Amino acid sequence: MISRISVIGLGYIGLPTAAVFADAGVEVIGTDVNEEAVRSINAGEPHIVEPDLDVLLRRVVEAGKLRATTEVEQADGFIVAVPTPFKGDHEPDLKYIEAASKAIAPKLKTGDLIILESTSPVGATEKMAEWLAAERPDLTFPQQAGEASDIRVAHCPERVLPGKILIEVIENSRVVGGMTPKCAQAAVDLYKIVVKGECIVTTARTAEMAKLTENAFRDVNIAFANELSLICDRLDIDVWELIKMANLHPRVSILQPGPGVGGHCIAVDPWFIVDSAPEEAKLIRTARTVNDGKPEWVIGKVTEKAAKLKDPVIACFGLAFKPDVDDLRESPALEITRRLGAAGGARILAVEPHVKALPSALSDLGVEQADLDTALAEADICVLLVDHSDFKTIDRARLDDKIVVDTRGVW
Ligand code: SAJ
Repeated sequence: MISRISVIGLGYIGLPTAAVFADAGVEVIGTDVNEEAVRSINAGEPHIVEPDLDVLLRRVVEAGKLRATTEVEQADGFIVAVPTPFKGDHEPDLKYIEAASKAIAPKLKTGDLIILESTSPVGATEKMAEWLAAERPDLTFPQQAGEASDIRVAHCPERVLPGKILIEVIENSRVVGGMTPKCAQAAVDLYKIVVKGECIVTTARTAEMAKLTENAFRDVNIAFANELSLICDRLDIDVWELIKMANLHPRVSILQPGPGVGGHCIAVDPWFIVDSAPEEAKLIRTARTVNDGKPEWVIGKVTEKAAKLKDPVIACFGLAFKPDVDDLRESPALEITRRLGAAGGARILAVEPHVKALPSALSDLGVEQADLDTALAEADICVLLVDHSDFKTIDRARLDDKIVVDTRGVW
């Protein structure tokens, strides 16, 4: 019986997950190493922007159902939602999972369940179970005792879309990979407290690969759109018109080109596949290269236009990795703006309605934060990097005397 859940890692996934379980009546303890985030959560204020999360968090904190701490506490089920970055050479870095395992281990008791939600390379769940077992020789784990183990271990990758997390965390189907069938069943029982979607049971390794596959699929398809945008530019064809027409075919569904692929998931996860099967993962690797090359191409376009002007003013519209979010992680828009600022020779304005202050990576270079009206008044070159709603609705006449580089097909 699950009456208390511990969520380790209170970021974009962990915090909404913790709040949703708390709202279903479960006692939830969230743990994070970030003391400021813990303080803010306990005050009922999210430290991240996600639609409706503020109202939900306030409700569950006031009801005493969710509490944040910096130290892991005892629970019946532990959900690990920590980052899984890669090292410089694209090798996955599991140090946060290892640290979480070491923090959970002393609190474990017979019957407990640990679920790894972090997107992970194949084999990470087994590795987590090994780290746990090394700390607790007094308990048995699935790799040692199979179905009879004291502790259950499963992988259930998060698959929610930032911006729609509170809906998708409940509605989406879940892939539940158990180290044994009993482990999977225990995880299904936990998720069924809140999840309305189907819970599909498999092995931990298949669940790990399923998540990586979904994001690699999207990356490959975005790479196709990005490559088309380069081809169309060379051939003087409007890529957005082309894609719209091609998509009228009943079996064609091309995604949208952009300034590159950002976020903490799609730009990262395919590398986990490439790292574990480098010989075979040719297409997946190429897609990463195509998408990672797009910012450079955009910078080239802007620089070419700026070179023709005296004292050019360049306004970059959007820094986030996708529309209507504040998340700047792995953002190609941020990278393009930073590199334009670093190149010198132009005044760079950055318009990002979703952040209060520019990151120091930009302000240190002299990039100035501007509101929409100032940027439209002062810029010679307007570079649309993110299709935020605020940018879509501007009066096109205000761009008539501007040089426009539109990476999103909005203007
Ligand atoms: N992008 C394009 N063109 C498109 C679609 C997206 O350039 O047509 C770009 C976006 O601008 C952004 C990047 O791709 O820079 C990724 O955005 P996204 O909306 O495709 O995905 P994420 O990173 O917000 O969330 C993805 C989702 N995975 C899939 O759709 C397969 C989500 O369901 C996952 O839970 C999430 O990754 C994750 O956490 O792994």
